[in-house]
Amino acid sequence: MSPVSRGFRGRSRIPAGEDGRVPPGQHVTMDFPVLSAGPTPHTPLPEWTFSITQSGDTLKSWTWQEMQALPAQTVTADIHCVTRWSKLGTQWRGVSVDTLLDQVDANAPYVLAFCDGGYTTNLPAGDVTGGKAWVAFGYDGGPLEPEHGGPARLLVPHLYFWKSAKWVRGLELRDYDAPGFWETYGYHMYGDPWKQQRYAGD
Ligand SMILES: Nc1nc2c(c(=O)[nH]1)N[C@H]1C(S)=C(S)[C@@H](COP(=O)(O)O)O[C@H]1N2
Ligand SMILES: [Mo]
Repeated sequence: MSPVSRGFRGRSRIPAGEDGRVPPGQHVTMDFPVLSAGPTPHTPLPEWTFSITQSGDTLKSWTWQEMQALPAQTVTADIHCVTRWSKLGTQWRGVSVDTLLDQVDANAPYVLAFCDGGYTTNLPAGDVTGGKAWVAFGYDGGPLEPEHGGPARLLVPHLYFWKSAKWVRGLELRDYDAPGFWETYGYHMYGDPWKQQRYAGD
């Protein structure tokens, strides 16, 4: 170990080149931990749809085939779990949420992502538009594994990873913000990792 001071911030815990890239209170992992509040659902692709809903109406719905026919992007992103691991440079393939919402003639200030298995999470609409969120079905050059949300999950890398809903089946457009699954249990309504918005009141 170098006798030279590492500095009061303990930067030695962050590998070279990663300083400034890891939010406060996080450590970098090479693993890809699985965090699921329940069992992994296995919806057959012929039954899979992704829907945009509002006030109980389905405004638009895509089958798996239709989703695959949309223009997809390869996305490289750092992800940050509220349980304090961050994983740098993860590579995903998916359809931008912009592409989906562009096909819907509706607007709302908030969305609630809903999933197979019943998980939900709430986001401001502005955090899933403008090139900030994807419906991801590929990871690291292959299909997204079921434990990690396959066939498709939401990817919103600029917020804590609980907002990246696995097994996502749609977005409900909402006029007001209402807590999703973890938010009901005290997680922060927004979840900015750079502000350590882990729990309500942070
Ligand atoms: N449907 C669903 N999505 C979910 C979860 C879940 O339990 N169910 N867990 C969330 C949490 S807390 C995290 S940290 C990430 C974990 O994703 P991973 O298992 O691919 O690492 O998924 C998020 N999305
Ligand atoms: Mo998490």
